[in-house]
Amino acid sequence: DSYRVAILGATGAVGTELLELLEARNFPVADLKLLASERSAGRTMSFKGEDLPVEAVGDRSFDNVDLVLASAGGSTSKAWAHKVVDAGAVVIDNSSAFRMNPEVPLVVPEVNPEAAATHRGIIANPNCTTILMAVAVWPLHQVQPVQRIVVATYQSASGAGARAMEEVKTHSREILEGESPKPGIFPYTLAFNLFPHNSPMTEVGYCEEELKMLNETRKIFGASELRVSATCVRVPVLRAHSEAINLEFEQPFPPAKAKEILATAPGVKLVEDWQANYFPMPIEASGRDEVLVGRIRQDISHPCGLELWLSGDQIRKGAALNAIQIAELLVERNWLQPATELSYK
Ligand code: A2P
Ligand code: 11C
Repeated sequence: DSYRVAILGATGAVGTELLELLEARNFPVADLKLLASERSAGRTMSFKGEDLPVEAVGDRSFDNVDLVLASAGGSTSKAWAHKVVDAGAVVIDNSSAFRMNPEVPLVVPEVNPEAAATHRGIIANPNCTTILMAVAVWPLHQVQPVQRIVVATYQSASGAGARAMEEVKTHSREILEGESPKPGIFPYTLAFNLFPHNSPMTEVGYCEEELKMLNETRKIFGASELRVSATCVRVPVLRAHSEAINLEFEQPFPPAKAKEILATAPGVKLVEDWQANYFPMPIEASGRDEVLVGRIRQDISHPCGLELWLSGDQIRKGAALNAIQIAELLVERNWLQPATELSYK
């Protein structure tokens, strides 16, 4: 079987990667439609050696489509997802629009593939920092449930889109030439700088990105009591996020055991050479599928604490790759059926 696929947000950082991964992973594509805003109508993008036109999304865009991979932001997803479902297609949505809806599965294939079976036309792809953390922590959580996570993130520009990546490059050049860059996409200059994550602040003193790490991890793990405190920081890195993760268990979790588990965990590559002080780095995680995990050590401040460090490609496993893996899962398990009940409308 092969499927009629549309990418909504095809021209963006994630959309471009979706296109590349569909080709590289040989997803069974019968027909491919590239959708973006009116700004991009008339552009072409290459797929399997063919130049395909980019179309402005419109009311008829989802006719004769089986699967939509959406990465055009929350408001675009909110505007179009139900129309996709009405047209009889399934949407894998990379935005935060539907993630916490109890009727929408939130899926990391290495963690909770079964959740995808319950979809009613919309499946949500989690936030990038959440996906990377989930891939690394889940295998440990299976052996001994984690009680509390304290995490600090070092997030790349790519999380804010292709234009934000360009802004970091331009601002870096301007600073090196002695000019003062003007903030554009980001509220402050990221080049040669860092700042707490630019998502909206909430009344509890955590920004939305930080609360996503709490709420989404609980939902993906099916662990409603899990405590997560995140501090999310934007750093001048192009496309890979890093995270310093402290895990607290009920009993001590020996680091040697954690390493043994993570050495064979799906989607993880253990990277550590203690002599060389060599651990996961965003530059090495960029363009790779696996989440690089290392620097696994006993928490010196708590007998039941374990520390780990990771870097993972934000655009790949943090977004496009996870979405394609969900699509592959739907195909393999025969779960790519149109919605039957649309009770979440
Ligand atoms: P466009 O390039 O036409 O603006 P990124 O996350 O890298 O910024 O990419 C966002 C993606 O979402 C782009 O493909 C962008 O298209 C698309 N997009 C943004 N707003 C809309 C919209 N209102 N309707 C359709 N696509 C949109
Ligand atoms: C970032 N994680 O790095 C964000 C971007 O909920 O999908 C994606 C926000 C989201 O800025």
